[in-house]
Amino acid sequence: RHLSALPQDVIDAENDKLMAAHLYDYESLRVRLERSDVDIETVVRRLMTLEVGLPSWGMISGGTRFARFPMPGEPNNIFEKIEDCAAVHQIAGMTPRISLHFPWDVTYDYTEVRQYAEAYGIGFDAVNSNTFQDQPGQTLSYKYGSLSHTDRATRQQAIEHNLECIEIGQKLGSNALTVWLSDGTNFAGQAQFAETLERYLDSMTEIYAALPDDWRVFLEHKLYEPAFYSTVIQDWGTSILCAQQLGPKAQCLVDMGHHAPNVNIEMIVARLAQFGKLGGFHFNDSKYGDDDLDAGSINPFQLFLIFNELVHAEERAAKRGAAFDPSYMMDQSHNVTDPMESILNSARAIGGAYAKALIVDRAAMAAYQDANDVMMGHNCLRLAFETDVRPALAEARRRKGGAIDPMAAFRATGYRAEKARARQPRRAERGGIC
Ligand code: AOS
Ligand code: ZN
Ligand code: ZN
Ligand code: ZN
Repeated sequence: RHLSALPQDVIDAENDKLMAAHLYDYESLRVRLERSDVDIETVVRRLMTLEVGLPSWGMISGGTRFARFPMPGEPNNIFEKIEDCAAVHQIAGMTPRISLHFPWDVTYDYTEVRQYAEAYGIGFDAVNSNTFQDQPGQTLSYKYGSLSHTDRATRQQAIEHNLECIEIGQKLGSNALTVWLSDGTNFAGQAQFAETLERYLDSMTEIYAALPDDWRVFLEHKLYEPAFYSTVIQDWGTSILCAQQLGPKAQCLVDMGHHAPNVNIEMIVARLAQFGKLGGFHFNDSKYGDDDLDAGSINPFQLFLIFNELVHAEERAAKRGAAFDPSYMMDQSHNVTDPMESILNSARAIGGAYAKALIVDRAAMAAYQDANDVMMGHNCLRLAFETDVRPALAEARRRKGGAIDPMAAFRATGYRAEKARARQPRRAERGGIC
């Protein structure tokens, strides 16, 4: 038994109100899926295995380079972030881990943090290093780069920070390090592409060597920002080349907002999976760039197509007896919504995309593809995408003690209002974009 962040009786009472309607909807979906030979129980069971890590930095109101508008009752420290994470997990049933970020989450006693999280049944996802800003008292500046800096001592400082992240991660029971590198240039002629990448690889080789046996390192690419002319790890091509050179523990991480407009992200997913280099995701959504909007809020079809590739890759791996377990995390910035509500909605979108991918008639699709029946092949995806899978998702949540209607249950608990009374307000500050 774990501590509950939310009163379970309130969630149960909300579920009681919706139960009759839920059973009716569930039965209709069961019958509908049965007609296409899909067993709803199998879908629900697989949905119950879906796990997505939450970003510690996404538990507070985000911001832009212009402003941040904090909300009353948001968490002030790592403990309060864990508590919010536990509350979300209690309702959604699919967010059992928090992904910490250093030095933002630096604290004095990681054993205490771990015990606190364990009491709530929360674990630790990949730890994230930060060499994209200077910290107070830092000896050498990252203004011109970190792991790829021209100066050896600055590179060393950035390496040591990553090594420290691994050490902290071990104390917490995490098993991966995510390295997003902001290094790059704003001007042609500012640096040499080849030598810069060489220096990055040398630095990463040292970090890689410090990884415990059961750890992975995720290389997170991003085409631009904060560097606007060139970025060292700018795309999945550079990312997979580096991951291949570093070794089997190095894999690529796909943040959905880190691509040029109109790039076929699901195809990148397929490519990385085919070569065993798909490490994980930062789920979010975007309209223009690295917008970090809620997953599924702009382009839910894209999210579905990504999960379609993931399910396919999982089946391909199973045929070869190979492991396939990309690490799913959210990386969102909640500027105008309650972060917990945004995360609940995002979890619903991610779970929904997975459910829809699970009901695709893959045998029929393969036959249509072989026969070059374009329209019918396409419709295998379209029909799955157009299916309302919410009852299956609600059932998966309910069986884990979560809510049939996440938003209604969360609001019924009055959690945020209660925290607004209990927690110290944060001061308004300039927000970073991340
Ligand atoms: C930055 O754009 C990336 O998405 C990173 O994942 C970053 O480390 C994270 O947003 C926290 O700053
Ligand atoms: Zn990210
Ligand atoms: Zn971001
Ligand atoms: Zn990003």
